[in-house]
Amino acid sequence: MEDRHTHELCGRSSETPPWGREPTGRGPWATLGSRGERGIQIFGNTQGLKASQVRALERLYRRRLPAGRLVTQEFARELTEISHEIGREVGVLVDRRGAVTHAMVGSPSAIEMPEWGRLRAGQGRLRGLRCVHTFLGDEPLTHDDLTDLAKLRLDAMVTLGVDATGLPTEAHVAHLRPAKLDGTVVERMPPRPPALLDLDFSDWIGALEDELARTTRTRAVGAGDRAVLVAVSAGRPRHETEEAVVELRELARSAGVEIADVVMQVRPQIDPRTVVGSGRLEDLVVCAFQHDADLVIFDHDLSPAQARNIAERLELRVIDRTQLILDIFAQRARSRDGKLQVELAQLKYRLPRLAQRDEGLSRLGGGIGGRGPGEQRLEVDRRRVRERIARLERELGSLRRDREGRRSRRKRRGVPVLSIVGYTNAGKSTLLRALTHADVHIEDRLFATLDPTSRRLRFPREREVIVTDTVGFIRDLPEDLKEAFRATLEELRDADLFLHVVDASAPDFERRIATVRRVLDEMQLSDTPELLVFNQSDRLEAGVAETIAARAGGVAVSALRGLGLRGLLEQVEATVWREAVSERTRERLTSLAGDEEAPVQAVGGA
Ligand SMILES: Nc1nc2c(ncn2[C@@H]2O[C@H](COP(=O)(O)OP(=O)(O)OP(=O)(O)O)[C@@H](O)[C@H]2O)c(=O)[nH]1
Ligand SMILES: [Mg+2]
Repeated sequence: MEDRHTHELCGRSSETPPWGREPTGRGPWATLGSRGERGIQIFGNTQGLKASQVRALERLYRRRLPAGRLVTQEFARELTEISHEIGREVGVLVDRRGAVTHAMVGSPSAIEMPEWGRLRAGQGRLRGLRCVHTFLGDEPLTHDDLTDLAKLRLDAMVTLGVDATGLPTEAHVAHLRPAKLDGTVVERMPPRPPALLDLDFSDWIGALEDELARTTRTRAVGAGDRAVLVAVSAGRPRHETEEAVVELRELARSAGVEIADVVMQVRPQIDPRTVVGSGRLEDLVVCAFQHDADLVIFDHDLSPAQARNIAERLELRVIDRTQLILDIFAQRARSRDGKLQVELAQLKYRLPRLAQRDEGLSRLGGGIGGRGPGEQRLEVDRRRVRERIARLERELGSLRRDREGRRSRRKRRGVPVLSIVGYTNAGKSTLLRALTHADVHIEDRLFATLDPTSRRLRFPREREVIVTDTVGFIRDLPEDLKEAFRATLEELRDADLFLHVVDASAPDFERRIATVRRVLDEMQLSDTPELLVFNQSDRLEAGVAETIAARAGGVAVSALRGLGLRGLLEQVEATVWREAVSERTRERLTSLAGDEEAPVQAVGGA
């Protein structure tokens, strides 16, 4: 297909380069460069060059490579001679037709690519451009060369050694290929003098693109995002970071994100600008390419500035754990109350990020009270967001008053309340179903339940309680969400007893218990008595859950299999009615009456 163009007139391709006409600074010289009389731009550090040297660089745009050749001796020689004369690295970008689309000049030891803007090549595709540049240092293919190759999805990176007389020595070629089992993504060819590079470029690049496209197609159609997960130890012990990674995986899976790879970095502190440090960020570029990922998720909460720095360097979408949790909540919210609360939390999360971008623009604008169109838009956006926040808060306020009304009616009826609390995915809803046969949503996902559900549970002797299932807890619950869900968790204030459900099969169940207790403590609810329910006993060897439970003064159950429920109900009965948990409860015992509350499911005697 490219062959159609080979008979076109030689010279500069008339297409606008994909990175736009006004490249701006990626490196120290990228903003410099010169534009000669004929409007031809040389990118990079042209300062101090003689006019004749600039003209020689400009002439590079008139060179053309035959379509079948990666590079020729003649072409290489032209580059090495100029490079030798000016003592700086010189390079070009060449398209599939063999036309030079870009000429750039660097320093004696490095060369910078022009700014590419945010335009990315298609998934699994190459950009259709190769870079050919000289190197004057000792390293034929630097880390930067390989990063640029991956980040810009170049067809190939070709570097040319220069001898003492300015002639090319050997050409070093690196190119991308689909990730192999050993994880390598960059392939190097053995170095050869350019004259001996007898590769048929058209055939070679066609085959490579086919191979890339094939491996890309194996991706499930309609699947969600593919993400690379990133966790930094930041001084935490290794096992804690590993547990955080396990949880981040679970969160990603719960959000419907496909996990392409997980990167764990051990460093004493996070890098204030980029979290992982700039070297690691470059590795991430290669990693994302290798796995064809379109999203990077950080376990660490990112400040608006960090998120922007990282996204700019990676040219990928970047989110943090908080945003991931917010997204999951947004997917799950069913009730009006829940939806409003999630939207409120999302807007509160977004607002400072809008503000941040605005600041950046103000700095760029720089003028005297001058406002660019972008700034005005952001101003409007921010005002809208603030207005929406105010409206949501009003609506939620009135919903809260309704809820309070319902709660006080229930209180007057004096039915004891058991609230099921616990870490997310512990089996709280499964327990509610096992106890009351309630038809509730149960799923092996984090935050399957968002909206509280209450069901009535009848004991022998005309006794009954209300059992409430609520949203699960998680470590480091994002502040915005804590705030938003305080209303939902308000119900917990009415509880006479917490059934604290623990997944006894989780290796870090003790830490999870502590997390749940901390959240309850923050809500000043640590006075409410708690019964630890060690669930999922069927996933452990016989007797293990019972031993754990006995040691902690709780009960072992399998909500799924219906094991241990009798023991649990006996404990509940003893706590609620005999041990007189609270004065309030004792008072209520005198006035147990049936009423019209939501579907009632009685459970046979305990
Ligand atoms: N093997 C086993 N699996 C269980 C048990 N209890 C719950 N599960 C499973 O654990 C997963 C989570 O159960 P849920 O009841 O949705 O957990 P939850 O605590 O309500 O979770 P969230 O609402 O997401 O916070 C589901 O796949 C259940 O089938 C149990 O006793 N044994
Ligand atoms: Mg649930």
